[in-house]
Amino acid sequence: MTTAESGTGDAQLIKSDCILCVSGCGIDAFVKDGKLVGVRGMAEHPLNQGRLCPRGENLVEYANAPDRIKYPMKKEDGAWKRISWDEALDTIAAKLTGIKKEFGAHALAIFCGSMAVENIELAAFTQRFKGAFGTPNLISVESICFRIRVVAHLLTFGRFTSEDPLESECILLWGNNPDDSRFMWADHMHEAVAQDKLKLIVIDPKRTALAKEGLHLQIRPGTDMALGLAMMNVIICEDLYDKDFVNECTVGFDQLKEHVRQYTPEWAEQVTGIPAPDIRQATRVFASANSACIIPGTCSLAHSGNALQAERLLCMLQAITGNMDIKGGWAMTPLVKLSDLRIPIDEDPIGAEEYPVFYKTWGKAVPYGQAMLFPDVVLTEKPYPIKALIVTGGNPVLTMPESNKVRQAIEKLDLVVVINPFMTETAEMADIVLPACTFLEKMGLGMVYGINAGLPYLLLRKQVVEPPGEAWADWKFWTELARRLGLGEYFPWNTDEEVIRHLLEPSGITLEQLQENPCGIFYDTRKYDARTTFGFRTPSKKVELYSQALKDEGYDPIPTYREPGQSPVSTPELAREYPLLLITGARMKEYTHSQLRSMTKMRRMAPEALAEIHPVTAKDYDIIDGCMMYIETRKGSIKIKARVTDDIAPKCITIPHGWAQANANVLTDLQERDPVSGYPMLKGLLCRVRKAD
Ligand SMILES: Nc1nc2c(c(=O)[nH]1)N[C@H]1C(S)=C(S)[C@@H](COP(=O)(O)OP(=O)(O)OC[C@H]3O[C@@H](n4cnc5c(=O)[nH]c(N)nc54)[C@H](O)[C@@H]3O)O[C@H]1N2
Ligand SMILES: Nc1nc2c(c(=O)[nH]1)N[C@H]1C(S)=C(S)[C@@H](COP(=O)(O)OP(=O)(O)OC[C@H]3O[C@@H](n4cnc5c(=O)[nH]c(N)nc54)[C@H](O)[C@@H]3O)O[C@H]1N2
Ligand code: SF4
Ligand SMILES: [Mo]
Repeated sequence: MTTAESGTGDAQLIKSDCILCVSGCGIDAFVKDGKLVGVRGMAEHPLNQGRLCPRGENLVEYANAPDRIKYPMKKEDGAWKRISWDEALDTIAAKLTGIKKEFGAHALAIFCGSMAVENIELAAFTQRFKGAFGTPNLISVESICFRIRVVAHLLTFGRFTSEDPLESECILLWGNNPDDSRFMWADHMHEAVAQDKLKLIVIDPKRTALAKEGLHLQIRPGTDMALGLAMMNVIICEDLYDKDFVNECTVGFDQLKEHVRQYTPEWAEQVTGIPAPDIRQATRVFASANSACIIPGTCSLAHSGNALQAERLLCMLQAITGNMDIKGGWAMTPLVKLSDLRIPIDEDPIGAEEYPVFYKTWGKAVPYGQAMLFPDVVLTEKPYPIKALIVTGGNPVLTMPESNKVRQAIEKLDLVVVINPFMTETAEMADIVLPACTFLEKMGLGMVYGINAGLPYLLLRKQVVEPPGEAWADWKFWTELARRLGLGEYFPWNTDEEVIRHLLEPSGITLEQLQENPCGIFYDTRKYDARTTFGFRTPSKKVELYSQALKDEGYDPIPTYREPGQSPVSTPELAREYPLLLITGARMKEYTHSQLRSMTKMRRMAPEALAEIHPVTAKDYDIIDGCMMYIETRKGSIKIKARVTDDIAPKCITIPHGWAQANANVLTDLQERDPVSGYPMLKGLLCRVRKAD
């Protein structure tokens, strides 16, 4: 990949990381006269090893973007008016005090976007403020992304394990397209396949670049559980499971064996559209490899309508083939221990009652409510009115399902505050917007998370440039707001450095140590011996193939095939009107969700949203490559340019999200949720298309 170093001359080099997405790649930033003038991938960083994606390569434009929010502003007669931080904070504090008095603390909701995943300080401070103020209603992208995988792992193994793909003999890429979402893993897989070191199986309705290099199972969206159960059937019927592991380390194998008898590959062929011989062949390759690793998309299965059970099924496939706690399988990465800023409160958030499995695992609660309930709670005022919303690190008007309803709910609120470096569609709806620093303008802690990449590695994210105008770090906003609400005792910090020192306290790692090691440190090693040293921390101390905990909550103890809430099979009437299947949210390497649309270089590379459609399907609707078409669901309609390609399965359409003009979430449906977790169905929705004039 090219780098953006030209003209860096005598610039100062600062080693840091990029968190424009969750990967957290190391960067060498070149700064001259206070400006970022060049950037390249940090060669010493264990994840990206000197490489960057197009967004990372374009950080100079991002850092110098002219369209930043530079000052606090309030909306007056529909126009933005600059105000001081004092006025902004006093206004917010006065309003929140009134709302709390009249409606209770729970009438304030805080929405935390994906930035909370990459940005530990942002997440920690929203959680602290939530507790100090006394509202249970922190809601976040964890209701839509990744969290449910953690729950599935905890229920099955009693701990979280992540993929260890570099040493795998066989990788099952399950609804995962790393060429667009995580380039470093894609690079590894292309290389390993070319060198004949890797057997690759790709399960995807789209023939992705990697699918072309491996065994491709082109699945009907939303039917992954049928495939998984048929694979389980083959593994058990053909004696391909790891008997020692199953005998020593699991409970419920006999029930599982009995249960999956019904799910033959021939049955799964009818459901998934994948030929039975291909299911058998892929299963044999997977189950007989010395090391095999399922790498699911971060949330493709979680968006399939059966989030929790689908993720659990993958855990079980990984376990019964003996690919736990081994090199090239799934293994444990010890997390660095950071200070816990949460302040416990007694009240449960919205969604805790409806989705107890999402909210609590083995008695331990997450600090979030289920965000998918938020619009309805606001609109119906049940179970109680919510009157105010603070949004940080996200753009829910574009990124949460059913945008029209999200908008309606936000319009109904008495106070909406958005803190963001940029003016987003959500910020446009606010009463007050506040200028946030980007990650380049404050200090932070960089980690490589357990999402497809558990490296026990920590790096000091250094401040690279000064913030523009009056932009603040998020911790400072929460601290100053808390002080105005009389909650200052909970927020004693005054500088970035104090915050980082405090966060690091329990880790045994000091700020000085990180400063002396600008390329980061490994604080531990991956644990391939966790089975013997750590065990499985479920009540049975074993891998729970049969989950009594799920049974007790009224859910299937062993994953059972259920069609998604909306599908040609479960809702044939609706399918007559909407005969095609819509996948929303395909990642584009030029953008992160709704971000970066104002970057000229990204816009040149990918100027607009494209809907991929198969030539045979396109012909049925008189659609040709490059023409505009409407995609319609029960919830709405968008106009989008067609890209005709036989890479996508017939009768499927795949579109990216995050585009204001062709907003995928106008089409999605908050009513379609996983019954166990409340995760929304964003893949496999019923839709129809027609040519636009
Ligand atoms: N460039 C870029 N990278 C990103 C992000 C970004 O916005 N931009 N976002 C980051 C975040 S937060 C996330 S969650 C990850 C997501 O990253 P990925 O998990 O890779 O996500 P997707 O691109 O949504 O989906 C991957 C594949 O799943 C397939 N798929 C869709 N529906 C189904 C289905 O029902 N079954 C199966 N088996 N496959 C299906 C799609 O065709 C696609 O090829 O990306 C991260 N990386
Ligand atoms: N239809 C459909 N919708 C989806 C998905 C899908 O697959 N299909 N995927 C979902 C997934 S997996 C995810 S994770 C979500 C992501 O949803 P969001 O998190 O809402 O997405 P972003 O557009 O990345 O919003 C992040 C915002 O944080 C701002 N920001 C950046 N740095 C900072 C900072 O330091 N402080 C503050 N305060 N703000 C900052 C950015 O400018 C940006 O506006 O989208 C979800 N939406
Ligand atoms: S993949 Fe790209 S955007 Fe994401 S952290 Fe790495 S360089 Fe930044
Ligand atoms: Mo995500």
